[in-house]
Amino acid sequence: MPDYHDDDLPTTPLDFERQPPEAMQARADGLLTALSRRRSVRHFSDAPIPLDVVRRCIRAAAQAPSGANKQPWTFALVTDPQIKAKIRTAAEQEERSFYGGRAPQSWLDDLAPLGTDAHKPFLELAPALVVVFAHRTGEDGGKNYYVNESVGIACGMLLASLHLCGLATLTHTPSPMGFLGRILDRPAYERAYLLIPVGYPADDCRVPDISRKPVDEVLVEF
Ligand code: IYR
Repeated sequence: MPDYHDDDLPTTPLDFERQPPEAMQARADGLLTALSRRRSVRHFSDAPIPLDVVRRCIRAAAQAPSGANKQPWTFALVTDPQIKAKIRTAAEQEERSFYGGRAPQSWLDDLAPLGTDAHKPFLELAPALVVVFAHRTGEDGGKNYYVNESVGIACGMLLASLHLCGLATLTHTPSPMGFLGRILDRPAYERAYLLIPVGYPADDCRVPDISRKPVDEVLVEF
């Protein structure tokens, strides 16, 4: 054993394969092309999707790193039309108050390019909703660490996985989201974190004509 290993700590050899730099470059290029094509979709088809793909993507997302490996997340996969309808009704109620006065004008101005409003038909149309819950504490009240960071990473992995598997998603955050815990009967230590409609885009789906920052605005090297 090399001397950086603590003999008393259970360990397992790392499963890791070095790849030739050309293969790494090609993989990075492919990911950039593929991930550049991911867009938040608000016009969903109601066509059924292979739910096992979603379940597998959730398993992939749940491989995310987390503070002290506490894995402080629950992914609720909702396909029941009655539950989706309840979620839509409750979300639209929150959104009406958001758009109808709760949001400051500056926030509404920032949202104008997205063309969003309080109308959320996708919550019923999309064949699946994944509601991600963050665990404020453990089930036994024990401490969790870096919960927002951990759950955010898992959500990023989920969005990337679903996209790479050919499914469209939206990151939807009706605020406040307390109704999700109540509708889905989650325990008090779970806090709704993100609502992700999943499906195929509608045939005539259009998305806002917006773009991402160029690399020189997001990357600094030292
Ligand atoms: N939750 C609202 C408003 C909204 C807020 C942000 I920040 C967005 O990037 C998009 C929408 C809604 O979903 O309409």
